[in-house]
Amino acid sequence: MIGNVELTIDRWDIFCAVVDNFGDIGTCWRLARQLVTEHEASVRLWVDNLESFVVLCPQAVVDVAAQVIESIEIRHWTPDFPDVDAADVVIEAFGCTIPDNYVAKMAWRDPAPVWINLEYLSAEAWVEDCHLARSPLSRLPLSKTFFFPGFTASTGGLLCEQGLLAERAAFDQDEADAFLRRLGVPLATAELRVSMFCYDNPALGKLLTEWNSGPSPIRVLVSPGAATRQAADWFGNHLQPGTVLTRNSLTVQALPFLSQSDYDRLLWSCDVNFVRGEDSFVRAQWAQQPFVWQIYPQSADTHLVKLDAFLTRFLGETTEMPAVRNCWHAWNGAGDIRAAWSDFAANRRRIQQHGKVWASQLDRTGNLADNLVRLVRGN
Ligand code: TRH
Repeated sequence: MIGNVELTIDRWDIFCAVVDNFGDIGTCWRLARQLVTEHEASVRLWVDNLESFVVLCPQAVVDVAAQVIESIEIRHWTPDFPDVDAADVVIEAFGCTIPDNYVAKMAWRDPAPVWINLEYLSAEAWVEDCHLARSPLSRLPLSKTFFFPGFTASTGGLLCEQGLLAERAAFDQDEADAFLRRLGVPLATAELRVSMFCYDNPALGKLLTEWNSGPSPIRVLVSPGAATRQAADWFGNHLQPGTVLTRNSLTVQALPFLSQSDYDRLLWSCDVNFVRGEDSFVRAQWAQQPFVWQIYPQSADTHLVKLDAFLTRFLGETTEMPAVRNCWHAWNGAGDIRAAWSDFAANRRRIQQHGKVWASQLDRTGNLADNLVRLVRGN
């Protein structure tokens, strides 16, 4: 337990400033739902960009100050922040800055709210030292605790809904077929099925060229945004959700943006998943299918250090699987993706086996929402 809060805490405020893309709000939305459905918390989610939220949650509307969805109060976080009481637990996601008038309200509360700074995910070793570090505010009687997601028991763990792995295990071929049929994907068993969610990436065109000239058929299910745009450029054609384009061995099918739950099922149904950022990267690990990660690019290539830190944890120091490392490096700008892909594809079964072992290892380290609740409630 942290702070002076001894009772079961039930009111949580989560603050989410959308930097770009869907990772920030995707993670906060997932956490909010877990807190409500699994921990009986009452959650208010403050988000500064409802347009991004609507993509993830189509039943939301963009032009209202407050709405309740799935028992979560969604509040539009605007610069003129309203005069509201501070919650028992305040989550400041990804280093966003909570409004001054709200912080003043936090300082008025007795006991003070538990203030958590939820950080970005990294496999780097320093994360274990910083997880749960506390930082007192000099100007007010408040302190915040840094909570780091991660891959070891000395970190906050990863978001994973209760029952997710059981659902994954029970998702058999019949369910995969039914799901794919619903997406309009034909059930050709001879095709290698690949999901593609990525940023702008010069390696994608090269990979499409490789797949187009390869000996066996491959169907690439491209997500909206950069993946669809680059695939359309490669074909010199227009792609919108539902469009299918074929050239030689390669078929590209454009998907709509799926619900988070359907996106999981897509990852479970594909032979190989290309994912990006933070949340889809985690979901690919729970999917236990071979995956290739495009990390969110940062200035001065600092993301490459994070990429290697994860690869080292995922594969171990003395890896016998250079195929994964080489393919991920090439996908992130360092190496020849065409050669790296052939090696990756050739080792697909071994990589899949490794992914299963990895997921059960991660599962044993505890999930993020449980760890957060345990920290806050002290049980
Ligand atoms: O969208 P992203 O690139 O988000 C990124 C990262 O989080 C990055 O670390 C952060 O710094 C940056 O945003 C600001 O990738 P990510 O993290 O995978 O988030 C995508 C979310 O969208 C995730 O919750 C899965 C969800 N999703 C769907 O629900 N349906 C879909 O069809 C797709 C493709 C994604």
